[in-house]
Amino acid sequence: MSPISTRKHGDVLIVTSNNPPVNALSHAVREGLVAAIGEADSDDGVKAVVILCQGQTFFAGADITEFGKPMLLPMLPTVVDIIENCTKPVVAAIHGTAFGGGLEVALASHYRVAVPSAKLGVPEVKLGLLPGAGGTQRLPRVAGVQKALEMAATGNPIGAKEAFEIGLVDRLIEGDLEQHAVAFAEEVKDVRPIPKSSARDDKLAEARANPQIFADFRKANARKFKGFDAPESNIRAIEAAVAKPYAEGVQDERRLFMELMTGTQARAQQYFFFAERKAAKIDGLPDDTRPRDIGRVGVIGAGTMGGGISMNFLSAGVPVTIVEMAQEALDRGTGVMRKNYEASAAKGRMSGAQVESAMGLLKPTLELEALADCDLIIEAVFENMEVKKEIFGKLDSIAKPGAILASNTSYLNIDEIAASTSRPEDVLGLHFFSPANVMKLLEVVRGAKTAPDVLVTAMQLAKKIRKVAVVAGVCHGFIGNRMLMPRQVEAMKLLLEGATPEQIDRVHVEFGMPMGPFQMSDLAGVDIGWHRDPTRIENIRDALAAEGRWGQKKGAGFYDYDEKRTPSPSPRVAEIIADFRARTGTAQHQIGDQEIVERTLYTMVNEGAKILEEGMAQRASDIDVVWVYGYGWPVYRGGPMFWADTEGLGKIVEGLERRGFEVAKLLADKAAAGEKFTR
Ligand code: 3H9
Repeated sequence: MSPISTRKHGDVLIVTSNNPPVNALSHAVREGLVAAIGEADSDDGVKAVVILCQGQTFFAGADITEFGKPMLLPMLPTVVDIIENCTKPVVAAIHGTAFGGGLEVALASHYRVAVPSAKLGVPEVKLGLLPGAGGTQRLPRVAGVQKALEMAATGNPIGAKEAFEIGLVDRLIEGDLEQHAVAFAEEVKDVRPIPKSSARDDKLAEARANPQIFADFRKANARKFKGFDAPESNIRAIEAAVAKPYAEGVQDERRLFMELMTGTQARAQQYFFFAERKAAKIDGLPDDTRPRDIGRVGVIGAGTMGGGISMNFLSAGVPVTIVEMAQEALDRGTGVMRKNYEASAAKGRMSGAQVESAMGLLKPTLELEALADCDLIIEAVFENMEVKKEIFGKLDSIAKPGAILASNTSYLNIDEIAASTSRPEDVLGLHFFSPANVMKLLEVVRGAKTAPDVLVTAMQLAKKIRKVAVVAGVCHGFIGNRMLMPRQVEAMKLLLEGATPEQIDRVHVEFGMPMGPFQMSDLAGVDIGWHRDPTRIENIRDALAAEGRWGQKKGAGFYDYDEKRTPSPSPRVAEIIADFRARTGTAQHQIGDQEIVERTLYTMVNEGAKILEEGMAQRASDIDVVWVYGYGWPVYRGGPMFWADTEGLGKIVEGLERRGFEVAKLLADKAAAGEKFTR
């Protein structure tokens, strides 16, 4: 049965799509739409058409699962042209998300009406693409060039109200969408000529008079777009809309679309779209597992982590009890939270009332006993097993039955922590990344005894606080930090063997990471995890820490910093490195960029393979999600495991062996069998 059905209401043909979950424009939908327009054209009793969708949303775009497979006709560009050339006025009635191809269908329709909660956008750029069904040509004609640039090159949608203000939506509908859309169609059914987006020119005039708009847009967004292919292609396609007649602009759009579609970045970004959604699924849990109710959250520790963690819940409307040991620390912590909220308000990201309502949900206290009414308690004190065990022992007697007890540890053994309670089934790790109110990643650490409903609750809660959760097993550093370790070890060895911090960081930044290992160390604090004995100098890091070179916060670390925190290579660090080279008698050699890639990135892939082999990650794509959201791995390279696949596992194995590393069995086996991690 076709997902597209038609029925007449008076002389209006109502075309309805029913293709759950998001009404993607799959082959059957495209066929159905063409047939429906054909019906409208050939039936003299039809004077206008309304296109709408059942379920949660208007068409959310092309069907991404069809990408990479042979395209079945009719293709979307043909479908939208058929809609635009319909001899009866077509009204798109929008609710939910008119995204990508969905918005292109709406743009080809002659009128658009929408409910106020609807969102309209062209997120193709996030899949490494551009709107390839006329969107880059029609959107600037309807919404204006500046808005089209913003929407297409960033992929961020706009709300229906804004769309109405800029003329992208013709009417906002309060009440029943279908009923009002039909009434609208009745109003416009006799209007001639039928307005076609592709024939419009008025909104291009401004950019035609001022082509500088494109250079300005590129300049303003250069940092955001760095490394990505798709934003530039989106800009070029819109430039073509301004510079050329519609028919030629569409050809440019098609060519640019195909170039992107056949490239590695689009493959990586589309892979990542599904990777992110897969990460939310936990294998092997009983189907009927129900989450526990979380009405109030407790957080132990009002430091940077505890404060950031609390803000996530407060922002989502969940009350938080926050505990500290001393009044001063408590006041400082809650003060920082307020300051952070106020900074968001100053940037217009929230209102003053929202700041007050979030802070109003916070209950600061010095009493651990105050956590007795919490449904989830997250411990966020410093990394010391004995301290954590003591806290969990106390929590065991304070927390109510069924409360979930979580540790925010980034390395320590959750099973050992759980064993200090009488209810290990209620214990798990919730590893937030700093700054916890900003970073999207949450590692959910599954202990040996963690109950299924505790895990399900954590995953659901993560969604509520807008985090992307990935399940990890109990091992030192879980997924993310465990893979960071071989990278750190090799980076330090490379320094001794002749590389500089600048060179190693540059290779990582050129690869697409937001920063290299030493820049990251300076940002996080060189002193983190340091033994704090300035007389014990066993490595370069100890030497830096002993001299107070603790990173950006001290104006000196692996780099020197000026007042504006601009880094410059440090002669003192060069001396320290030279001193260690002499002390350790390390032989030096010319280190090329490829050696740095092999020793710091291939080794991460190797560790990822071990993590998979040991079952510490459910799937290779989960590792990629951790690295993209937790450490800024460039999404256009998919993540370390996807990247390894694109490099070729044989090449990775060869590189590791040549450099004397022991290759993980899973990696060696997959390479030998010609297999990949991610497909
Ligand atoms: C395009 O249109 C190209 C054209 O310009 C040119 C063509 C020539 N296709 O996200 P959710 C699945 S490119 C197939 O969890 P939410 C998704 O995998 C497209 N499947 O729900 C998931 O499956 P599962 C441009 C899709 O409510 C389920 O639907 N459009 C698609 O949080 C639920 O998804 C986009 O990029 C799709 N297009 O968010 C929009 N979309 O349950 C991409 C979703 O098996 N989609 N699925 O895991 C979204 O942004 C969000 O899904 C949306 C709903 C906001 C719509």
